[in-house]
Amino acid sequence: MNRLWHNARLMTLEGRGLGIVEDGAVACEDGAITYAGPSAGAPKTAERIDCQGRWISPGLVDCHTHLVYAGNRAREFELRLAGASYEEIARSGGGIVSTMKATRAATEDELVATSLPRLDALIAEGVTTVEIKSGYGLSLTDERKQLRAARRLADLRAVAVTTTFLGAHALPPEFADRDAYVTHVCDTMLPALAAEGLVDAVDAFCEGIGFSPAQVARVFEVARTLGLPVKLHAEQLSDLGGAALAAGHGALSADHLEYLDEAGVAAMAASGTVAVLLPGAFYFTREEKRPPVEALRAHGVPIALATDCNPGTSPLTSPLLAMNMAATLFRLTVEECIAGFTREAARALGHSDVGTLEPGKACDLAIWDIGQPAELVYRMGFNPLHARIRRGQ
Ligand code: DI6
Ligand code: FE
Repeated sequence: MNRLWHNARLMTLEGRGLGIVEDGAVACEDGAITYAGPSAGAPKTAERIDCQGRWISPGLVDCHTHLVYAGNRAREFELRLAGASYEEIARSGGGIVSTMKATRAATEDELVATSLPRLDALIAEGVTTVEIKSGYGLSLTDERKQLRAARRLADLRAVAVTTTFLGAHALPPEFADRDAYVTHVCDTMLPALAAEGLVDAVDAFCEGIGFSPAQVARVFEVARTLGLPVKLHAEQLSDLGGAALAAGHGALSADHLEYLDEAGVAAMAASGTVAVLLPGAFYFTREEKRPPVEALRAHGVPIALATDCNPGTSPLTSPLLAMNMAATLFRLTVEECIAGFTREAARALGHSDVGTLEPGKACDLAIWDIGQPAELVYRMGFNPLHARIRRGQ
């Protein structure tokens, strides 16, 4: 199917900036972009769609979510409003383990059904590629169920889903010892799930309340032998040197990074590891330490953004609001926010086929009813998406 979207303004995201083309057009053949540039040079194609001056960006990429889970933590939220601390909540059976219990109790069908509205909320704001992590099953059977549910979402909606195994997210109650659980992750869970084709990448939670750098390194070693890329939840609550560890393993990304130091930034720069900032979690947990944005810029570390959609620390399903938070709370520029949900998010997933409007890339487009790119970042709780195109459809 040949198509041409014309009379549009483009954010191609080609190169470094937004790649603005004022009088632009995008042509597509068999789901791939064949042309993106000035109208004057556009091919003559049978089916022409008049965009009436609207803006076209690449379809958005949400490169860090935990959107497949059951239950919710609204009650825990209320307890926190009443003054309870995370630790108190965790000790009384709340936190990640409460979501684990609900996720274990759900069938695969139920997980799909309960997660679909969250995916639909992302899609409604122009998302065409989404990463989904496991990490609420914490057993072979239940991590498999979560990853299979994530894969099935891609059959139910016109969206690309990339799955990440996050077995080393929290200690399940049947294990008394973190090292013993990591052994189970390394020897049993990860090899089995990878063999079943359920794992596109491997992640871990490197934190005092999560797993130590030495434990994370064991998981990364297994990922390497399986040929799987790695990424890491690092420096969210404290500085354990997780980002540098991830960089040393050639990680695609290190995520959160509020407590990242200069040495960690330099290590990420040297390995080309993307910094994924998650303003929703920063906001929701009322964190006060900002990620080192100036140092990331100074070292040329690519910056991506994501919703971190999860029930405990970022119950957020709006990439546009995440962009606004990144600008307001982290002082990211409009260009950085939009690149963070397109070009740089694709880079954080190792996907070279999406994230910009260039010949040869997938024809995933978001068409916006806006007068200027800054409107995507500036508004709060308003969705100007006019249309979403996935693989040219
Ligand atoms: N960091 C987070 O912010 C989430 N997981 C993680 O590794 C929290 C997940 C939860 O509380 O359910
Ligand atoms: Fe996360």
